[in-house]
Amino acid sequence: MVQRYNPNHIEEKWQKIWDEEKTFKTTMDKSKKKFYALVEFPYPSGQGLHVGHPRSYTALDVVSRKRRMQDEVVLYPMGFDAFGLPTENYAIKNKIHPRIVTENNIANFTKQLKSLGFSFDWDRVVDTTDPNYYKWTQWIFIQLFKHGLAYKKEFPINWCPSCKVGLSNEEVVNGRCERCGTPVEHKIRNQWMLKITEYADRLIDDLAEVDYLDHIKQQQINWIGRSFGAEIDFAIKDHDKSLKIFTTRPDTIYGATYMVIAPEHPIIEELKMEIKNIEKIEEYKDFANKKSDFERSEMNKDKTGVELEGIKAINPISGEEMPIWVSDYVMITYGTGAIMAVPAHDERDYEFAKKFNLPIREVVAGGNIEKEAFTNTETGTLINSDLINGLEVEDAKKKIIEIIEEKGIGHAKKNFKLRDWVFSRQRYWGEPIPMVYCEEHGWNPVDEEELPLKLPEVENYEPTDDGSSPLSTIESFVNTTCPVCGGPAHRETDTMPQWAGSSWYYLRYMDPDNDKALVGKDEAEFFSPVDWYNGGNEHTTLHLLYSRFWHKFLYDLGVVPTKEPYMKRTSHGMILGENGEKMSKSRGNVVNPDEIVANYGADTLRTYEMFISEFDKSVPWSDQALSGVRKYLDRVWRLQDILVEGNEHSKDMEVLVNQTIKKVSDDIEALKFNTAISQLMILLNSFTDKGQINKKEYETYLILLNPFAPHITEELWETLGNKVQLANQNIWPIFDETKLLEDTVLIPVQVNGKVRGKITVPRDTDKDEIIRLSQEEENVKLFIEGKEVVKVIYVPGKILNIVVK
Ligand code: ANZ
Repeated sequence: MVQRYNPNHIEEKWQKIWDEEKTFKTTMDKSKKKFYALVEFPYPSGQGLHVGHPRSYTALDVVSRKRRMQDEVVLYPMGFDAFGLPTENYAIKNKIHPRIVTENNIANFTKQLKSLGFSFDWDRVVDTTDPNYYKWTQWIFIQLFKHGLAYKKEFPINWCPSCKVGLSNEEVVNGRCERCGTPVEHKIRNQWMLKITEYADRLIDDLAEVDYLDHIKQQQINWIGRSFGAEIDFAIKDHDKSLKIFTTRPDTIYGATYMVIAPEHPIIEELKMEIKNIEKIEEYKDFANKKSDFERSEMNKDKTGVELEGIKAINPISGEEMPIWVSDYVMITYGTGAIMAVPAHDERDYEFAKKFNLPIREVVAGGNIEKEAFTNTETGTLINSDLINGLEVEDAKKKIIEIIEEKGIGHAKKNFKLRDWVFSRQRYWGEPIPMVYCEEHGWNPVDEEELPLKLPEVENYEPTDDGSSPLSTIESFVNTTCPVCGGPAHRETDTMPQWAGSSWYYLRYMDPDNDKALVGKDEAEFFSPVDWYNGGNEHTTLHLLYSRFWHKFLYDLGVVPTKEPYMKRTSHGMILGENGEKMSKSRGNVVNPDEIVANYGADTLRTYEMFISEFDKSVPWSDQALSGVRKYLDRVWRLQDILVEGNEHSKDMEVLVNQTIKKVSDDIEALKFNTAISQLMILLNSFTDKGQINKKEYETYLILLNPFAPHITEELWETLGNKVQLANQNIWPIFDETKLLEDTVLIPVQVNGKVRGKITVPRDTDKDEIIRLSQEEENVKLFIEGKEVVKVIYVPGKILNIVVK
């Protein structure tokens, strides 16, 4: 009997070897195929690693380890996205410098990650808060500025009164701060903005080149929200002014029965002498101003609005006179802030028209507008529409656009929901924005030679009450000289959002120590693009959007060789608490990975996380399943008890072994880790049932299991007398196509639809021979003797059916 399986001892031993020998160090070797696997780098919080982290990290570790054994150059790096609010808040509360907090947290994360045996190249760790890293984040910002893609703007920002920080739209969920839940207010500030809108088309169109899960692609498309339509001018009656609207349905112009403008629309001010009920309108503006955009755009909320008395608009196609209303369901920030309302074919207009008794005129036949708006554009024919009667929707759109373009009162127009990216944060723990303001020369970037522009030491990181960054109180930081004239100037004191550092980190991994460029040409050429990026479902839409934007900009600059950063993007499901709820301290259902490693071993935790469910599904934690996996590894260990000599797969196991090689290889690439592991369990059962495994078979088994459970397999591999580690050998087995099927098959023989016997025959036996053999079976004979055989059906390799009378 061999000794019991003792994971802690084995795991420590191999982790030490990997560390000392730098087993997973990646070196460029242009003669080989490269594979770049990327997982979202963690925010090193004070809580340490969560059991959710290893789900993603193990998955791509499995793929990476397999690819190394297939002789590819694998880059599988890790780093820390370490700027951000929780650290800053912790620092404020506990009066510790955020740098120290970050260092401690990173040290803890590193220890935890190493204890799980991930095959990261630890020489390539990046830390977004390291000045040698953020030097390049600042450099990118300066390039954006130089190319007109960063600009300053007075902007009503979403302001969280509790975190005292400006939030991007994405950080506002249902009108509340995403982090703390406090209702968000609006505050006007002078903000740095990035012109992501300039890349909107490319951010949609280039998705055709990448392999992202469908829903991930769709989220990108929806967020950018491109729509095609027209801008049309509606004249104001007896006036030289006109109202410009944006519509995606120019075909419905004959059905427009009124106009609506946003409460903030400037025409109110311009025509206030003509508007008879201007006081009422002003009152309505105040009322609308108190609501968030979210509240205003909610579908089912009661519509409100006031008609502008004293002015009318003219439909430029039908010549009809139309009332103009102001209502907060029209946003000033989208399109032109004004619409032609077509209640028969738009739900919001329909609700509004019903409430205020405005006419509803059907112009696309096909629905029942007594009941609801008919919004289908696939079917339906234009009616009540003079010039376009009888046309289909798409043709009618084209026709109206032609007409308005001819008349010079409008044109085809593309619109986007995407807004420019608010890039300023009024906090300490972020990258300083490297810009200087001089009365005479305005905003200019810091000299590139001066980068990194380091965060100054401060006593106090608390944000100020007026909303400016803590950096604004440090005179030695604020006061500087103008890069253009050398005269007195002051620095920008806002910092960058946390999204900044994570928008390009995958590039730095390729060449982390380069002090001349953010990434060397050669390295970028060799490692780009990321072949496979896996991450969670939270925050992905924006992270992908922002990093794709920066990447495209760097591509335009010639810094990177590919249009897209990530070729393939997948995501994993969450690991929930044992009670099925999201793990959280307050719910008391958090599982600590350190304890699992101590009690069961890292190999068990890894294999368990890959085994518990389909990779993209959320799944509750299960101690029972965990100990099941541990028992499985115990059995793998005990195969030593039935080990015999042998340099080839034995005949009776050959087929199952080949099937397993094929299944495990395919399943790993398809993210079907759970079925790969079940196949390995099936194979294990066969060896135990047989009571024997030979050396060659054991070795094959260890190679296939190694990506999941790297420590136990290296240990056993060594025990079998192998001197060279599995990890870096070109050793992944190739299955033998001819050995995937058993040589013999078992054929059930039916007589009149009932199974009366079974025969075992070589797979390629022909029909006549099978019939002959079946009739030698005693029991079959019994049922056909003396009867007339009217039909014999043979499904090759499956079943024989004899029909008798
Ligand atoms: C007339 C019309 C008729 C419309 C119809 C729709 C259906 P997307 O697809 O999101 O781009 N709209 C335009 N600007 C708006 C604003 N600032 N606030 C609120 N709604 C606005 O939607 C474009 C449609 O949303 C536009 O097309 C306009 O209504 C409305 F049968 O014009 B439509």
